[in-house]
Amino acid sequence: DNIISINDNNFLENIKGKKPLFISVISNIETTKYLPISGVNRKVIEYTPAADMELVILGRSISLPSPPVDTTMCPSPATITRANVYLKDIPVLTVDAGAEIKPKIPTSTYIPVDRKPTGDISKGLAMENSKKLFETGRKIGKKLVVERDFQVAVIGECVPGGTTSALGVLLGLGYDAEDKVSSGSVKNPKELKLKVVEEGLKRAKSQDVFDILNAVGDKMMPVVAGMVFSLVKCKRYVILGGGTQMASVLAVIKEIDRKYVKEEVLDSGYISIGTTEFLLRDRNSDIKGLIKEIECNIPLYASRFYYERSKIEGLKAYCRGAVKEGVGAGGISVYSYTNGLSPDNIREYVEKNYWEWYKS
Ligand code: AAM
Repeated sequence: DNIISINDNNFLENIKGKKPLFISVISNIETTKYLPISGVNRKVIEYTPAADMELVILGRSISLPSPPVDTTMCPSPATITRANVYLKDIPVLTVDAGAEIKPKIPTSTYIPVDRKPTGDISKGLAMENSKKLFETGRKIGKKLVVERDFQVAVIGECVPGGTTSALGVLLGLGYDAEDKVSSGSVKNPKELKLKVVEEGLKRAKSQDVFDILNAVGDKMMPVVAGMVFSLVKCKRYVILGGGTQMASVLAVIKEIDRKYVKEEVLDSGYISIGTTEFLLRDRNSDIKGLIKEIECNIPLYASRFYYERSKIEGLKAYCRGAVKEGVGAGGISVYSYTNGLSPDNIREYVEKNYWEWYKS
């Protein structure tokens, strides 16, 4: 089958034939400028959120000569997301929670939330406003329900360095996450990432979820958490498109719900995680273990791509653990496969456009 399901609760049946909206929440993290914590190529890291969203929305990157690449020059997962939104005609919104470079996309597809990137997580200075960002996320969720016609929201992220902030937040919330959080690179730089977040966590003001986010989180997390609360309240299905970064968002949602909101949102049946087979198979992380530890009854779906059949080296490299996931690639594919698209459609679209995208 094209979708691997774990903890299935009929979610996929429920989203069949339902109208989608893809929302990507983007941010940069200061720490990535001087420490090699990210799998994204250092030369393009500041431009990656902007260039990924340009590719998804316009079909080409403008802020960079070619779409982003990882440290080994493999193509951005935004290529997969682009294939989905193009082939299934899925509307796209970008929520800017601190992209260093602003994406050159139509204003109708752009929601500015925070001009300033996420700060330095190694100093415990990720942000000061996580509570406010959570409230902003809630407002955006409510507004979308009023203004847009959709029943399924696929929420993705583009946050280079985001697996490190995910690790920090999970550790800060008391999870045994040390060996469970993934990376955009084949060889997860675990020791460095752990050192960074342990330093940062020392400066957290308290164990409160918002203080942990303020210290070592990234600005995508509270915004997505806020959106999820209001979308579910309005009975929209939500696919959190991503791997262990979205698992950390689940942990944040759970803690905010327990301590503040008390809506038992994770038991609603309206939320799932959608990722890729590459992430699920990653030997250097354990998303299943994480979800189990978070103790939420959320189904996990992983989309398959059959990239081993590709003639393009950069795509085959995904099967060896390069890139793996990002920009909602896995989650949006879960939606599309449930609604008629095939992995071959995606691979053929990416292959057809690959040489044009990456000619320079
Ligand atoms: C997003 N665009 C990417 C990419 N991602 N382009 C190339 N490679 C990626 N891996 P890390 O913590 O190692 O930086 O991984 C998280 C990032 O990788 C996120 O931006 C995610 O969307 C993905």
